Amino acid sequence: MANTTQTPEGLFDIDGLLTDEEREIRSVIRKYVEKRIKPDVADWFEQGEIPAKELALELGDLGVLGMHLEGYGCAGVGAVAYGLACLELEAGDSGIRSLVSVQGSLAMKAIHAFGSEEQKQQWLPRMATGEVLGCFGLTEPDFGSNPAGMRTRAKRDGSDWVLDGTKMWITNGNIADVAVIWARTDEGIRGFIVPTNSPGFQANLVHRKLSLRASVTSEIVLDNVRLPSDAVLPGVSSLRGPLTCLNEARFGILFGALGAARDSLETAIRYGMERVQFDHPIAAYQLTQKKYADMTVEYGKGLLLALHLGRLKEAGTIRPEQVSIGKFNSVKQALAIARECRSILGANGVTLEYPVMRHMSNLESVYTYEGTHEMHTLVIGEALTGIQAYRV
Ligand code: TGC
Ligand code: FAD
Repeated sequence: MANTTQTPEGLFDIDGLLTDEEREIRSVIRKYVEKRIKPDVADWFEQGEIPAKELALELGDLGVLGMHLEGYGCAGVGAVAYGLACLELEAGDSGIRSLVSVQGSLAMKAIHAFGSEEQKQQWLPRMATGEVLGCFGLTEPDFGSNPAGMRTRAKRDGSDWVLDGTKMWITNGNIADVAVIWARTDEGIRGFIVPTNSPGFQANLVHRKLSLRASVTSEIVLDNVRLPSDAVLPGVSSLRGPLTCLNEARFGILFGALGAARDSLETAIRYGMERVQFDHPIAAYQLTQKKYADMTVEYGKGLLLALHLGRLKEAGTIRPEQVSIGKFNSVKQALAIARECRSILGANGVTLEYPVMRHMSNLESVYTYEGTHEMHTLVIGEALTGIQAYRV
């Protein structure tokens, strides 16, 4: 047996493609995840409960909430550094990366991109520290992949706005202090900053999830919620608003999902080196090594694609369909890797003693949210043909 082993990342010499700052950020988040998330996350997952408020403050201290945004207490780091942070967080659990995505790339991004100066000053600094938690309400019970059909409505009443409708599957809905809600108005689709203690705002926990259990998911009911005129985001009045935020969050996912893949792969390699059957470690058998090789090559290719997309984003040239390519590839491959790793762990793989099946089950949600795998397939198809197959 060779006396040296390499990690999947080492095999691809990924470090040589990163700056000192990117490696440093990755290392800080990796240590946090090892110390704070990994020891407890299986229990949070099992119980379906997560100390989200506490974690938000810690993640704020670490500087990851809105870390890719400029000003207002945000670090303004590059896209690759942000992506690597998502990857490390998702190596802990997709639910932790979700917490950060929803706060930074959805709720904060909406205010940062489309809010007034007063709205930015009022909300962003406290969201960056984790003192104020946000959620993002786009999806509705009858409008998931097609948010353009939304029924939630905001009407003017004098200088006030009045909101009515239901949002579904909203991450952090029950624990958020503020919700960014997208609603139909006479002027198009607009975003509203809704304090969750507003009369008529109600969040109902989604129970019995089999995926993303270390994350709060809610239905939000808006019943005659009255808001002042300055609750509306002035910068956008079409679906371009939420879709712009989704581009940011999808970018985090195209790195993040690879974290779940890496953790699964490292676990399966460690396990295979120790688990003896027929007098040899199962890692010594060629069938197992083929699995390791196939998965590592896909993981490395995914990471190289993510880095390429990150550099395009830093150059300001990335297009939405390129983000779709990244989300499409990373989540598909991560899910396949987690499933294959589960097989290497045998029966042990179906328990929470190991992270692999937890990652696998989380990735089912990741496959569906932020645009389903099928929708990203069709966005890529549209880019190639000019035909919107999702409307045919
Ligand atoms: P369409 O008519 O093409 O465009 C409407 C307006 O939006 C603009 N636009 C975009 N802007 C920014 N980024 C993009 N990717 C954009 N795509 C389109 C477009 O220019 C237009 O602007 P304007 O100003 O001219 O009006 O829109 P459509 O209705 O045909 O969209 C089709 C499609 C498939 C792209 C869209 O419906 C879609 O992406 N569907 C998927 C829905 C989705 O991803 N939902 C996610 C909800 S949030 C979530 O899941 C959070 S999970 C929690 C976590 O992250 O942890
Ligand atoms: P549907 O749109 O009903 O799709 C069902 C199936 O039909 C899918 O396979 C889909 O790909 C396919 N399909 C739909 N239309 C077409 C078509 N034209 N052509 C081919 N196939 C099609 N939303 C938020 O707004 N905020 C959040 O914070 C949030 N958090 C979430 C957290 C979790 C854990 C989950 C699971 C979801 C979350 N979502 C959130 C919602 C998520 O974005 C939606 O579930 C997703 O957009 C898909 O919508 P849907 O579930 O209604 O499925």
